[in-house]
This record gives sequence, structure tokens and C-alpha cells, in this order.
Amino acid sequence: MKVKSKAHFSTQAIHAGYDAKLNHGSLIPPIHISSTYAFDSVEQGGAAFQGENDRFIYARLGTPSQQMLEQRFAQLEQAEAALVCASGMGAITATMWSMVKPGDEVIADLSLYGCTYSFLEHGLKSFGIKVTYLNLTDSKSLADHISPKTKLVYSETPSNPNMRLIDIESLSQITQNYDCKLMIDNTYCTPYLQNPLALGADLVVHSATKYLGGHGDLIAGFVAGSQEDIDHIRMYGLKDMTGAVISGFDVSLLLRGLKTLHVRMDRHCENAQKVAEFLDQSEHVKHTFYPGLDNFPQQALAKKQMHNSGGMIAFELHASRDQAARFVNNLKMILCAVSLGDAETLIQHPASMTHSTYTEEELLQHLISPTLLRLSVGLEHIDDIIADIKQAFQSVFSDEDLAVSGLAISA
Ligand code: 4LM
Repeated sequence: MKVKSKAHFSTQAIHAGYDAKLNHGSLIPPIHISSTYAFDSVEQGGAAFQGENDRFIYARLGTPSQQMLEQRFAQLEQAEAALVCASGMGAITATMWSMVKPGDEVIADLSLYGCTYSFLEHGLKSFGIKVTYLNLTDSKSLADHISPKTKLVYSETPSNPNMRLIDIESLSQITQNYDCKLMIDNTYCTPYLQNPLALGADLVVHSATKYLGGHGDLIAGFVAGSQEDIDHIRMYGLKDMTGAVISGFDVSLLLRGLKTLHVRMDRHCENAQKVAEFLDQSEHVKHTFYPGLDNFPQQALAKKQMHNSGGMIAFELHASRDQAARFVNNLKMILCAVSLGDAETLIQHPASMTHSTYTEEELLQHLISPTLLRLSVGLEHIDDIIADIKQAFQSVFSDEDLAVSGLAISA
């Protein structure tokens, strides 16, 4: 079946870019693992290198498997083109290296995934690129700061780990007046819940390791945008600067994951809403950050730019850092692990784990609370997820602990 781009999301996720009839009727696309591709002649090979024909050349420049996945993903992200990479960091670094040169400025939001922050701080900066962190939840801060030297504005939304939202449309109204790209990390939402390009962003990146793959069995990334930008990132950032090329086997796993993205995301959202409501009402929880809660400070923006609230929750307990760690250690079904978007519910302590690339001082400057916990709500039965959290509360918040912390509730 040939799928038109106006087909529904779920139909595209299953069919776009592939025609079984052209592949011996094979329902599942073949996996291409060849590293190199033979030509009929030197002349044909030379023309391929000049971009004068569409022959495959070498797997670092693309394979039939990658091409098919990229076409499918471009449709899902409502992009002209997409590029698949060996990891989310591969996609982010291949894109950034392609877009900036010494003397340029990158403006990034304050709160970023730890390795992205580390790349900006220890990678780009050491190559003579100025990096400025602004609180981009306030788009005026961008308007006040942006200059002709600013070539890239970068943000996650929601941000990892603290669930701050960035108004993509407002930022794009500012960046479009400059020779500057707006690049959004859409990992937390996936194209099922948020479409940054339709809101005015120029480039969207993903860790496909998370919800897109969805089963914790692959590492991959995507960047999507205009054909011109993606061609440039492929031929420069990916081919020459990072070489972060995905294997054919992982392409196949990622195609399998994408087929069920819409079904999984619906359940992630449903479960996360219930877990967030439970946490929000618990006497042991100081703050719950989840866009689907009425007390979420940016709920209006969430409703404007997200189609649902997602599967990620951040929360802080009425507890010391040690007690928070004991709470995590006392969970029985929920696993203490980094990564997110898997079928399994995962919890972690960003300050010690995913965001340990920030110093203690930087965590505070970048609005990442050292006692924050991050929960990736999985696909288990909701009652089992909540029961596990309840029993861990009980084992940590014994009467004795509450008395010591001064939080004992009088009967
Ligand atoms: C984690 N995250 O948070 P690869 N962008 C965002 C991310 O959360 C991540 C990446 C990019 C976590 C990994 C351990 C918003 C990763 C980087 O890990 O390179 O696919 O993606 O737990």
C-alpha cells in the first residue's frame, strides 16, 4: 500500500515509505547490512559521488534500510526529510557541528539532558563557539539577547528532567528574523504528541532510544527538517564529523518499535496521568511536575502545543536526599535505571545519574533540583505501579523517619 502523507499518524507509522509488492511481498522490510555498494562502471560510481544519480555508495552515506526508515520518520515529523543516526547524541552532535563555526553563538535553554549540556560546555565551547544559557521559558529573554552571531537556538520541551515547557511558536517568531535555526529536542513527546516543525522550528532531534524504539533494545537518534538542511547534516555532520551511523539491525528494530508508537504513547499518557495524580495527592510528595495536572504552572502552553501530557513525571519528596534515595532503593517492580520511554517503569535520581555532568553549583544555576526524582511511567497495570510506590513510601516514611524529619502527621 502506498501511503499518502495525509494518511493518519498510525497508518503512516505502519506503512509509510515501504511497498511490500516491490519487495517480493515481504511484509517486513528487508535488513540491508552491506557496508558497500557495487557499480556497473567507474563512470557510474563517479557520477554517484557527484550526486548525479541516486545509487547507494557506502553505508555511512545511507542504505536502502536507512532511507526507508528516514522517509517514514519524515512523514511522522511532518518534515521534508529526516536522517537516522546511531544515537540521540549522534543526531544532536552531527546537527550542531553542521550548523555552527568558530565565532558563532549557540543559545540553549538552561535545563538540558546531561550529555547535551556536556557537549555544549566541553565540546562546542572548546572549539571557539560561544554558548549562552537562557531561561527560554521566557521568550523575551531570547528577544533581548539574540544577535546576528546567533546561529542556533536549542531547547528540549518538556525539558529533561524538570518538565519545563518552551513555547516553540514564540521562539520561532524571534529566530525567523535572523539567520538562525531553532532546533528542538522532541524526545519526551515524540511526533505523536508534539510537532515542533509545524510550530515553526527548523530542526527537530530525537533520542530514538526512548519512546520511538520503545523496548529498551536499541540506541538510535533522528534529526528532521528541510531537505537542504538534512542533506548538509548527512554529508558533513554525519559522514565526516561524527560517523554516527546506525546498523541495519537497529533500523529493523526501530521500524518495529515505530509501528506501535501511537498505541504505546496513549497508554504511557493514561498511566502517567494517574500516577501524577496519585503523587500530587500524597502527603510524602512536595511537588509533582506533570503537564496533565491542574496545578502545572504551564498547563495552558501544554494544551496549546502538546496533544497529550506524555509519560514522564518529575517529583520531589518531603525528604532529604538520603531518604529520596532510600525510597528509590525500596521500590520492588519499578527499576532504578536511566533512559526512558520503555515498557518498564523506570526511576532515577538525575543529580546522581543522568545530570551528573553538571556540578552541584551548575545544577542549581540550571534549575535542576538536587533532590528531584524522575519517573518514566511504563506500560504495566496502573494498580501495580501505584502499589509499588505506596509500599516504598511505607518502608521509607516510617513513623520514626517522619519524627526525625519533623514531618510526622498528627492523628
Ligand atoms: C536519559 N537521555 O535521560 P541517546 N536528548 C534527550 C535525552 O533524554 C537523551 C538524549 C538526547 C537519557 C539517556 C541515558 C532529551 C538521553 C541522548 O542516549 O544518545 O540515544 O540520546 O536517561
